Amino acid sequence: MNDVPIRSSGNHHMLKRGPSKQRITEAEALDIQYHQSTEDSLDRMKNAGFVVFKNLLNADEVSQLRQLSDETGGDDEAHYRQGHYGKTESDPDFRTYNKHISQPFSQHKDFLKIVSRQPAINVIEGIHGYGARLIGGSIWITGAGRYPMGLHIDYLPFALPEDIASDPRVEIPIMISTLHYYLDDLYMELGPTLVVESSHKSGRVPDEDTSWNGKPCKALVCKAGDAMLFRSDLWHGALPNVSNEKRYMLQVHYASPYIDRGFISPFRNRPFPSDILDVCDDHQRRLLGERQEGYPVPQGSYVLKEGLQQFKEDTQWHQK
Ligand SMILES: O=C(O)CCC(=O)C(=O)O
Repeated sequence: MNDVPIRSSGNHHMLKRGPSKQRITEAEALDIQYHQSTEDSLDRMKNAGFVVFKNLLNADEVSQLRQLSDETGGDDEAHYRQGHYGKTESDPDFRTYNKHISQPFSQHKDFLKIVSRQPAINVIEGIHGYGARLIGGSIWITGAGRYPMGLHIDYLPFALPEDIASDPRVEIPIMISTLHYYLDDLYMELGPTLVVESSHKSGRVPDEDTSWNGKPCKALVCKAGDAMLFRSDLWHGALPNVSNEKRYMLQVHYASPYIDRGFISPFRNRPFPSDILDVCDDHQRRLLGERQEGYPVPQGSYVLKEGLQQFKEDTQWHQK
């Protein structure tokens, strides 16, 4: 049994701690098993903690979204930071490009096209319940010299002793998940994302760990257009960018509706240009928090999975 407190003192709902100081600079490539069916992927989200989708974007979409990412965020010079992995301060190039723009969905209508992509959205709605919400996201371009990103979690709903968290009878709901769209063919030097399979079952945040329960962290070396969905309590990070290229990624964050506080919702008076909202389809509007006739007020728990299934069959959810 570990000695992690059930609740942190400062925040009663969430345990979030910055990335581990342990810098991981190399890892083996993950043996990717791509999404096959919703049921299988729901199972993987429960057990492995992540699932990878092949070609969620086609090549044209990848290049268009790369271009849009380049065009968003103003002056490029503003996105350089001091520091360059593997260089010393005396080096004249001791700086790194890091463009991280949050909430791109209200910046251009084409970013919204990626939030309701099948088959990923079926899995997302399967884990968060009907009424799953879009709660944020980002454009993230990481340049040469990006430092390794230590293993961390994004959101840990409950810290638990490891023997309880990993007991198969215990199923911690997935409150928040993230879909990473990769806009490059990833290779080791470009700094792929790292994941530790099943590490959400540790019940805690990673400390100096590089593995959990005999499973080492692995690098997601996938292709442009592929995407990974992972639960927020999975240990993840990234290798350093030791190439000469920039790495392009889009992040989309989803949550169960009872977690969402209308973070980005135009239906909760968050700023959102009306011309972008006007081109959203009904599904995207629901993800943004609109209540629509014929859809129940979401209860938002995966505990309702059976209910959700019945509801989807009754309403032909995705055909609507
Ligand atoms: O850059 C990556 O691949 C990892 C990003 C990440 O870990 C995060 O945003 O929490």
